[in-house]
Amino acid sequence: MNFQYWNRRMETLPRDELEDYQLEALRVMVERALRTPFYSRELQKAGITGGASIKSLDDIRRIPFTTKHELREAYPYGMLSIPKEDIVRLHASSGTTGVPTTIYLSGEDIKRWTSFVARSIYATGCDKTDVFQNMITYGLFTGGLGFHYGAEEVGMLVIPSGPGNTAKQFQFMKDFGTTVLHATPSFLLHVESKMREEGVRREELRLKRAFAGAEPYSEDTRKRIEELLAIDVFNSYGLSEMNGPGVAFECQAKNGLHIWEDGYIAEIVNPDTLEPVAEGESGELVLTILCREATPILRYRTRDLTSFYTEPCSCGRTHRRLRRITGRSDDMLIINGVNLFPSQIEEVIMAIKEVGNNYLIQVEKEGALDRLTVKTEVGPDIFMDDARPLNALKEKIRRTLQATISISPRVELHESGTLPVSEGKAKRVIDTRPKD
Ligand code: ADP
Ligand code: K
Ligand code: ZN
Repeated sequence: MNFQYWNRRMETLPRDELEDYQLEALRVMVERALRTPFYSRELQKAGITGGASIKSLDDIRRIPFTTKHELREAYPYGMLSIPKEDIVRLHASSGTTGVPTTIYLSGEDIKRWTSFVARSIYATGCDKTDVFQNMITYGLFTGGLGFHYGAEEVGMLVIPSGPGNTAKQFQFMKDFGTTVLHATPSFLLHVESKMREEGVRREELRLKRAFAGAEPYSEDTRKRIEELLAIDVFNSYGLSEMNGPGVAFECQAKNGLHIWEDGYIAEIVNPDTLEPVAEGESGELVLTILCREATPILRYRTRDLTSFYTEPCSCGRTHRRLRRITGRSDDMLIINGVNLFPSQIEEVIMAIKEVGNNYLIQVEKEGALDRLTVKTEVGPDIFMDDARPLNALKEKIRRTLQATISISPRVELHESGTLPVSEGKAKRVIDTRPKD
């Protein structure tokens, strides 16, 4: 494969030089953080009085963790380290798990962020000849503008379509010869269903690639999108606290997400003990941003569960790779005492080819017990008025889930295109159990 690099020197920097760079950048970040009301308090408590307090990269462990809760408490300006008049933009997280949090960017911050997104996009094999349809939400959410700027930097023609209105999306794809899409994986699946419904033929389009992120998805979901749309799908990971997209991205090897270590320091810790996990083991990703002056955030507990690959990537980049995020430590469901991540259910059902492109997980109380219902759409070749194959499919889904997650769910089948679709992150879990 012909690998291409946006910034060859930084992307292939030898590990020791990369780590020297990180140490220098971390010291600068500590200085910046000490200028914020929040960290001046927290770092002083930990005995960190300046960048010089950090003698080695291991000293990062002297810095206390930062949580989402603390970011909310520091709202609006507790994390700001530059004069207000030097901020040129703000973004907020989409609030999947509660009240949004805000981050601020200076003009330089936007340039740096843009270069990481451009690097990510270029690493997938795109260049200025591509036409990029950005089908993700614009606005406070970082995915829209973040990708928009990065793709322009690469020189692609950017169609800022946003999500929604698939008829219009298809029109754009045809009229402008779109080659690259960006959306949530659930929206890409929705687009594919709509394509069939509206009789758009794949051959009329020039699609080659898609970037899919903002929510967890399984390898089978990736394969399904790739096969249905006949494109390559690249996993894109980011979060607003760390700017947004451009934190970690798959290269042409499509085998794990390179985390850009000249922009971020990544640690993986056991979410209970907060101690680092052994090499290659799974745990919670903790990130420190090195590439932003306005809102320095140190050792942020992302809640996202992942692990590092231990072997280097065939592309020659020295930045480590993360495995697909399997979920958040806080989206674990406990069903009659059994711990379960929604991603485990997705992994099972998306591997069954008769299952359609959308699904929902419902949990409710039934007497003293928890009751799990899995609702899935059926594929286009299955007719809803033919009971025998439907019952067989239901039984197949139930049995496979029982065998993998040790819970026997109720299974409901729905006609293709009838389960709710959200334009942003998919809401897959409806949990109506009373909270105590
Ligand atoms: P929030 O969802 O907390 O409102 P963001 O909009 O910044 O905030 O979303 C960031 C979160 O989205 C990440 O912490 C992660 O949980 C999820 N996410 C983003 N990209 C991916 C991905 N490629 N795979 C899995 N999860 C992802
Ligand atoms: K162009
Ligand atoms: Zn690679």
